[in-house]
Amino acid sequence: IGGNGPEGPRLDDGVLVGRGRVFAATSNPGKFEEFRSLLAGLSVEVLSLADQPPVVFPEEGTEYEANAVAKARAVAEALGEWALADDSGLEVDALGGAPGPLSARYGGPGLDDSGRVVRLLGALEDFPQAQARGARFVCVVALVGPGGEQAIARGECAGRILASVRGDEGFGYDPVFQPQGFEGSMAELGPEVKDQISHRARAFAELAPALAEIPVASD
Ligand code: ITT
Repeated sequence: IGGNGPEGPRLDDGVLVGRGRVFAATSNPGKFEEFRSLLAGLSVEVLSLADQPPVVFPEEGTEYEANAVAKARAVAEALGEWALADDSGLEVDALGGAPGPLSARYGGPGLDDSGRVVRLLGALEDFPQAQARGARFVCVVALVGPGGEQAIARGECAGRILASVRGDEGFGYDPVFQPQGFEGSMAELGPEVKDQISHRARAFAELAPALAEIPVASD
């Protein structure tokens, strides 16, 4: 204890004070940035897996909750630490709710974010009416502790799919997603607005009490 810099844990009148820490169980840099900004106001430090031994993640299935828990559990068990995972996706009305939990794999393994966006716009070409282009982002976050502790929260953000890409902030489907009540795409609105209204922001707000319970790290 001590010598950890101003934000590290310290003994204050015999009581351990400071910040708990949680590892972000994600390989998606866009998500990681949002984890950090969304949790900036809490007394918990969000760490990446970059300097950790590689973690083997289970194959993802078709349920947000099971996927999120599996990712967090893999990291919590491998590192003996608290871990936070997010499983999310875009549900499009005209596609019967697809791609949903399969959003990261939409269009097959050869595509990147912009390839998947092009593919989505192509699939919606026959659905020009705003109503058919209704959509929502869904996010389920799972917090798993080293002793098997577990908390889960879900958030949604309603909107519609635009006719073409707009803006260059955010990641994934943000350039073609217009949140309800806003004029621009999520990629035009930028991180400050996104962090107020997003599916991830809502899920994290619900998870905040559990995150606040993470004990102060002692090493
Ligand atoms: P990890 O599993 O390593 O966290 P991933 O990108 O594979 O990363 P998911 O399986 O949860 O994560 O896939 C979610 C996909 O849904 C993601 O790749 C995006 O394409 C999309 N998505 C989720 N949240 C989004 C957001 O806030 N903005 C835009 N697209 C988003």
